[in-house]
Amino acid sequence: MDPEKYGDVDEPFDLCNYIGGEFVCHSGDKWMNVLEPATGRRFARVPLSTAEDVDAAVAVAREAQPAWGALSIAERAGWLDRIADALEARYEDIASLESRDTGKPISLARAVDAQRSVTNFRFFAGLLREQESEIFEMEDSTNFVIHKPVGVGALITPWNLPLYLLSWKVAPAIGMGNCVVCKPSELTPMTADLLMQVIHDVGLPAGVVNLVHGDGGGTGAPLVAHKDVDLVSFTGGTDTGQKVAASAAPSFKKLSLELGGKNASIVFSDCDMEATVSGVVRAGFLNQGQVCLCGSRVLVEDSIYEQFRDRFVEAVKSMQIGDPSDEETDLGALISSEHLDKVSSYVELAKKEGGILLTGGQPCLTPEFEHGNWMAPTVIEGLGPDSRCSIEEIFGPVVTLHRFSSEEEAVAIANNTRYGLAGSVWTGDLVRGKRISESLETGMVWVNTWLHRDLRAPFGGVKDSGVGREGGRWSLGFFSEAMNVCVKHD
Ligand code: TXE
Repeated sequence: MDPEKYGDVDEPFDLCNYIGGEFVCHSGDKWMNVLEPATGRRFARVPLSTAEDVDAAVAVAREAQPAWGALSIAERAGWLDRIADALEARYEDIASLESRDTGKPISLARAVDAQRSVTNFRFFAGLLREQESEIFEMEDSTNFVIHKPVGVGALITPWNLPLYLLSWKVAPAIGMGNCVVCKPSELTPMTADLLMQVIHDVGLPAGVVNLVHGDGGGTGAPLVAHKDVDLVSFTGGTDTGQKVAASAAPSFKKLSLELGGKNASIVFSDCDMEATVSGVVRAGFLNQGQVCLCGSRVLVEDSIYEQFRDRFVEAVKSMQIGDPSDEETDLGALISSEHLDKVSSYVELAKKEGGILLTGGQPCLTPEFEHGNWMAPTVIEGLGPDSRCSIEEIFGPVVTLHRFSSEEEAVAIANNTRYGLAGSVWTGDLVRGKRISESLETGMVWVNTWLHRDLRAPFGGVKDSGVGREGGRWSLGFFSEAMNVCVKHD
């Protein structure tokens, strides 16, 4: 944390946009308070930028793009490495800001958010350098595949993994020669501001990366609809994704949507019980269950249901919830009071739907954090596979348990949702693990692990979980236009 820069709670720090290599005030006079989820206290104000600010950012991105796109891959990879080095030097700042801004435990902010943000830049720098030219020979001709920049990209990110997800988009986008306008979540703008400081400090050419703060309707919507934006990479809720897709469609913008999930963890009787309990708890409750990949439905084979349930509930009860800045904390606060209300309403709904609360449910308040957004990790059993709590995305620390008696039944329950992002299978039989994985209607499945990411692998979902893939060469493909040049031989 940089106390001078971000001030204290009584004197909130006012954030600025970053446009054309300068930190600039927004054109309107509207602001939103940035609240600490753990305490409800205000510690910064985020500008609610207008369409005019969006116009300014898109214009400088457009202006900067030809020169940036003309640099060699090696030169752009060099810039990504310089950003990675500078971010790494602010590792502790990233972790503490992210923990304070999102309410997540500091240990998680270090191990996941800070670490991955640095790695994303470094990884894409390496991948760019490894790119090999694609050439297809014909009898009388040679086809050269050329990857050109798309142009100006709008990068819109949510509140659950703020810098992690922003860096996942910025690095490949600028690496492929695009210039970008970032629109981070208005709920968690702090580390996006830090990234702009880093980008400024390393001297990245002006206009390559720009940022406009603001909410969805006033800032995000005009950015997506902007006539000079060529591509949109969006991570957020499925309902917002529908609006983004509708707005981008008339001008045929390139579009990547990473949306919600309702993922199943499928537990077979031949699993390694200890490793499975701890893996499934982690999948259910990491970041207070606010990760689109979280396994919020746990399907357990009949013969071990009671044994697994008891050990699972015991492990959930032993998680330490509280002060996000405490190294020992496992679970922090939910992002906002509105989100807490939404998650709590699902717990009430579960009771009406016949669910039995095994643990959690009540917001657990401590005097120090009484104005924060707290909820104890919650486990519910007895819900039918068609109940709303079993098929809708709750996006909080709420896991439902279900029984199954055959592979077919497990797959049918897992697929019984509009979402299709991820899943995990826990079994001693790896052939079965692979077989079940292939039957799941999702973009990603883990066997005997969860959120184990190789950044070269594709990331994305099917059904209402999104459109397109990012990750590794899929990101490089999305953030570029492949052009074929066919040359006839003499
Ligand atoms: O996300 P939004 P919210 C899910 C989760 C959560 C729900 C809503 O279920 O309860 O989505 O969360 C910007 N045009 N996920 O409301 O609204 C917005 O400002 C352009 C899953 O916070 O989708 C923010 O920057 N942009 C998700 C970003 O979109 C718009 C993570 C995401 O906000 C816009 C977060 C518009 N019309 C929530 N409206 C995941 N996949 O991990 C909003 N935005």
